[in-house]
Amino acid sequence: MSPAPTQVAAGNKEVISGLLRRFRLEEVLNEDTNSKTIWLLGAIAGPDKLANAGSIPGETAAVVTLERLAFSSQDIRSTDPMLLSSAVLNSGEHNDIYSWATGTLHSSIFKPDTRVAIIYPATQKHIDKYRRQQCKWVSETPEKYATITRPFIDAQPASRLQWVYNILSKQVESERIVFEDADPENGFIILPDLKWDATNPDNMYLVAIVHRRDIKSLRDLTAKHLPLLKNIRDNSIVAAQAYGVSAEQLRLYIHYQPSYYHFHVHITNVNFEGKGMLAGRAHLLDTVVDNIECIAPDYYQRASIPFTLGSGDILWKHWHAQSQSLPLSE
Ligand code: G7M
Repeated sequence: MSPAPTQVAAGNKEVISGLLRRFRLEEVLNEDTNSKTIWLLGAIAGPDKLANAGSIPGETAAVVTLERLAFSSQDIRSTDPMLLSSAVLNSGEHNDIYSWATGTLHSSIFKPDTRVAIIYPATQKHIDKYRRQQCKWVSETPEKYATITRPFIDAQPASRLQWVYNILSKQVESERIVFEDADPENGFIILPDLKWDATNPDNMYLVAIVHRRDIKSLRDLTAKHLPLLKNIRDNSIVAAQAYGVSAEQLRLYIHYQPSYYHFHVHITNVNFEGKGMLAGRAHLLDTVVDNIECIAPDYYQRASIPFTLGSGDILWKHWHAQSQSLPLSE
C-alpha cells in the first residue's frame, strides 16, 4: 500500500509553505463568520516536492481552509499577562460606559492566530464538499439504502480511504496517537482530528478509527459490534483525560452519512459546537449502543434513517435521479 500523496503530512512546514506560495486563488468556496473560517479553491503549479509523491505536471486543484484560532483562557490568565496592554488599535468608539475597537494584540510569546489546511490535489468531491450549497433532507428506508446508498458506498474508490490506512499502519500522524487498542476485531486508534490543533481542551476534537475494515457505516452495526462500540466509549474517556477533559465533558457521535466509509467515532468536548453535530448527521454513540442492545440487535438494518446532504453531493444526485426516475450521468 503506497502512502497517500494527497494529504500533506502534519508538521511539514516547508512543504506547506511551498504549497501556499504556489497557490493561485480561483474562487471563495464558502465562508462562515461564526467559526471564522473561509474555504478557498485554487490551483497549485507542479512539479511537486511532497515526500511520497511523484511530479505533478501543470496546475492541480487545491482546497485551502483558513480558520482564525480561538483565544485560550490559559494564555490570557497566565502565560501572557501583557496581552491586553499590547493592543494596537486602529479604530474605536466610546459612548457612556460602552467602548469598542478593532486592532491587533501583540503577544510577547509567538502564538499562531490562523490554522491552515490544504487538500492537494483536490478531487471534485472535495471541492463539492466545501462549496456553499443548499441542504437537502432525505429519509432513507432499508430498501432505499439497498438500492441507492449501498451501491454508492461500494463504488467509492479505495484511494479515498488511503489517509485512514496510513494512520492505522502508523505511516503518518503516529506521534499524535493518544490511545491504541491493537486488537484486529475490537481495536482502534484515537488521535486528534485534523480540525483540532491539540492545544485548547475547550474545543477538543479527537477521532477513534477502528482497525477492522468491514464496517462501512452506522448501517452495518449489529449486536456483534457491541464490544467494539463499548471499548471505544470506555477508552475515549482515557484518551480525553490526556487533555484534561473529563468523562462528563464528552460528546461521542457517529456521522450518517459520513464523508469516509471506514467506521470511526467523533470524540469532542461537549462545550464545542460545530456543524458536524447537527441533527440529520450526528448519532450519539450512547444511543446507538442502546438501540442495538435494548431495542433490536439489527436496529440499524431495520430503521429508516433521515439525513441531510448538500445539493452538490454526488450521493444527493443519486437520490434525486431516483426520485425523478432520471438516468444517472455519474
Ligand atoms: O464526516 P466523517 O464522519 O466521515 O468525519 C471524518 C473525520 O475525519 C472528520 O472530522 C475529518 O476532519 C477527519 N479527518 C479527515 N482526514 C482526511 C483526516 C486526516 O488525515 N487526519 C486526521 N487526524 N483526521 C482526519
